[in-house]
Amino acid sequence: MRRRSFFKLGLTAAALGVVKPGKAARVFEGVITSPAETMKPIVISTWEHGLAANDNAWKVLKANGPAIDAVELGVRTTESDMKNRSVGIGGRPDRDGHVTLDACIMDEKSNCGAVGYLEGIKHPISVARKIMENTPHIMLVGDGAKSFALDYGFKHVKSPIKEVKQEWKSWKKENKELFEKPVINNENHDTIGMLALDANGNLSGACTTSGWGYKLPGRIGDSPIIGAGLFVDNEIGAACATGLGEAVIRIAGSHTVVELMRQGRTPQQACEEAVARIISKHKNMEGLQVGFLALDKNGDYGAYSVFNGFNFAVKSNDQSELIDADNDRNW
Ligand code: SD4
Repeated sequence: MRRRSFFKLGLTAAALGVVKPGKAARVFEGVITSPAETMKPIVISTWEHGLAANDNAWKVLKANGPAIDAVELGVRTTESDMKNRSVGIGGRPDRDGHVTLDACIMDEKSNCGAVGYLEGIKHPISVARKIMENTPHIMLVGDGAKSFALDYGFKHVKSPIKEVKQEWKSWKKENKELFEKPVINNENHDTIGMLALDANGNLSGACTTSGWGYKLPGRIGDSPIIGAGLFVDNEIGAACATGLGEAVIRIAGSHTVVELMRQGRTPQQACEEAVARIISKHKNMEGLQVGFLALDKNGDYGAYSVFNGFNFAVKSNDQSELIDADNDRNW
């Protein structure tokens, strides 16, 4: 998907036999140019909070900074937002009242870092980046991740915050039957996944979440798993996921989207096919929301979700908006 007006112009040009729709060349202010000239830098991210996150990422991108810095700075915006109940310290806890955070980051050289089940650290995405840059490992979880973060100067912060603790206490009272078997619902979908293409044509991505609200203790979702919640291949494109992590992991979601782009699908087609694959693997689709977001090397992007309600934010030189993703079915 790209801005509708772009698409229309592209189709007109295609009808004239000038370019193929959905392919590399674009029409910009009436002139056919290479996408490199028109669509980079660009940053896209999941959900409405992506608008504020993109604004911060854009500060890096418009100064010709690297995509990896842009995505880290961008998603830190959401991690800092104490009103967000699905990302960072302000997020919902697990069944037992612990806010456990998952995040990962990946750059244009396929360097990556991830943290899972991290408690009491405000910016898990920056811990993930430190793991990427300062260790031979990719993923640290739980207490090990926490002590690594403290060693690297991250400060302990208290969680859950007061309002969230109150909500969790009421949830516990009202949902005794769900205690062993958590359900996912629309409210719990707010993970931020961000993909950026910088002025030098390099791609990076970041994904950060407090995970599925009231999850079983110890549960890690797709968001910190490279290939599931996020994947970047600088030759092809990048993808990220939001929604029910278990369903995303089952099809190695973000990696699948990137591989489909490698096989020639547009970002939009790749997201649609990954959603179709999820649907084909699940008999019961009740409440099973998943959304994918993809960005290719040319700055073309796409998004698709199982159910309606998924939206994403886009920022580039000529665009700053929230877009409703297309979806397979309605709630
Ligand atoms: C998870 N995928 O932990 C995350 C939740 C999410 O938007 O994306 N919410 O399963």
